[in-house]
Amino acid sequence: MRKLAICPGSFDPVTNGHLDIIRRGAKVFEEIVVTVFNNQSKSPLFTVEERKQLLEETLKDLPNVRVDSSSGLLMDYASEIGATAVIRGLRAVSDFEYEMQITSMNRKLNEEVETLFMMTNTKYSFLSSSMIKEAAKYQGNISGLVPELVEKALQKKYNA
Ligand code: COD
Repeated sequence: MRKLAICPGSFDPVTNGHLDIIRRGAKVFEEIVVTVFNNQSKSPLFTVEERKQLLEETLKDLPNVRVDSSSGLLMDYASEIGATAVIRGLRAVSDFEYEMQITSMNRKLNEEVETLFMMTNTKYSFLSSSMIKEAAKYQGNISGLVPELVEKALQKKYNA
């Protein structure tokens, strides 16, 4: 069986911080599924379909990475697709508390799937989708922080 890991997230939209974690994960696992979840507590700017398309386009050079979406529980989804692990990125101590809670809950829901953490590349340690959206909304310079097609998609959203 191929060792498969999930990189789950909201990806609203994908940033270079996300991509760094996914690309590094793809060197460790035989197969990575990047899964867009509809996080109920956030009101997204991009639809799930749009978020998937942006991810697909930016990750098309990686043959062992595919993109999917789900609206259910991460751990049910992990069983469905036969994943052995979930990869999460850690930016700062502030991420730790949330990640610890969610990982403990996920372990209660499914003990078979391990959650692994990767430290962010320091150049992206401040980066989040929310900050990108705020900067883009007021025409701030976000080049180098997101792929070019994401920059264009943001301009389109905010100028519409
Ligand atoms: N550098 C490195 N990593 C980063 C960076 C960065 N600059 N920015 C984000 N990341 C990492 C995050 O730590 C995360 O690992 C991943 O990239 C995705 O980030 P986000 O912000 O797009 O995704 P989240 O945190 O909103 O995703 C939350 C989930 C969708 C995974 C969560 O809500 C979920 O599992 N939902 C399904 C329902 C469920 O099972 N809930 C849990 C049990 S109740």
